[in-house]
Amino acid sequence: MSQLYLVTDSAIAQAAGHTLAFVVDEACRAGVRWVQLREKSLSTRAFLELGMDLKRITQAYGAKLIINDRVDIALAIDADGVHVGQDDMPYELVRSLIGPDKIIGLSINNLAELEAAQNANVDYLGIATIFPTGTKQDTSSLLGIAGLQEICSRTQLPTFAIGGINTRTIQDITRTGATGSAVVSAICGQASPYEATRELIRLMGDAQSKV
Ligand code: TZP
Ligand code: MG
Repeated sequence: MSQLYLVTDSAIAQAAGHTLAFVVDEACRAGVRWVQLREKSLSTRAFLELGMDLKRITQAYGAKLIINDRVDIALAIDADGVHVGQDDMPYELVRSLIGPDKIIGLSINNLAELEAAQNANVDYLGIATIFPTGTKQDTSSLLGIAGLQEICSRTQLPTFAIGGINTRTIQDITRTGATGSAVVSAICGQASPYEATRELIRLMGDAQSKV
């Protein structure tokens, strides 16, 4: 079953009239089981408090909570894991800090980065960026469906696609055989995060049953 991964952005949630805790609760209630706390402009204290809130919510639903970049926060709240990009703390160091049982996600943007990650001690790959997105400014060149397909065909690691995935594009992602889709605005920025999540999950299920 293809999986839906919610990546947070409290500014986008706020612009849609929601707190992040509400968005995460609604998304989990609708079936999301992967949540990544990704906040680029919060103070450490605010990040920590949000992390504690989200830990309580995700735990209640049996969903995993992954922390973007901040190994210290992941350790402090006993999160399920850490997600790092190519310019963040090297995954070997993250592993030595968080231990063998926690989850590490690593973002890759192209085939060269995939090759370097093939024997890495990580648990999944984030594949970025698939489609144009207004959510992240510094995106590398776009992979599109063909690029995603090529990456998925060359790795045994679980793969979560990210970038511009929404109700119009999620079925194409599902058909590539990627493990799942990660979204920000398609949940955080919607009037009803619950209904938006239900619809994304329904579309993924439909695409999959036609493979
Ligand atoms: N990494 C690559 S694109 C992106 C991240 C975090 C943002 C994706 O946001 P959206 O709103 O799902 O397009
Ligand atoms: Mg990062």
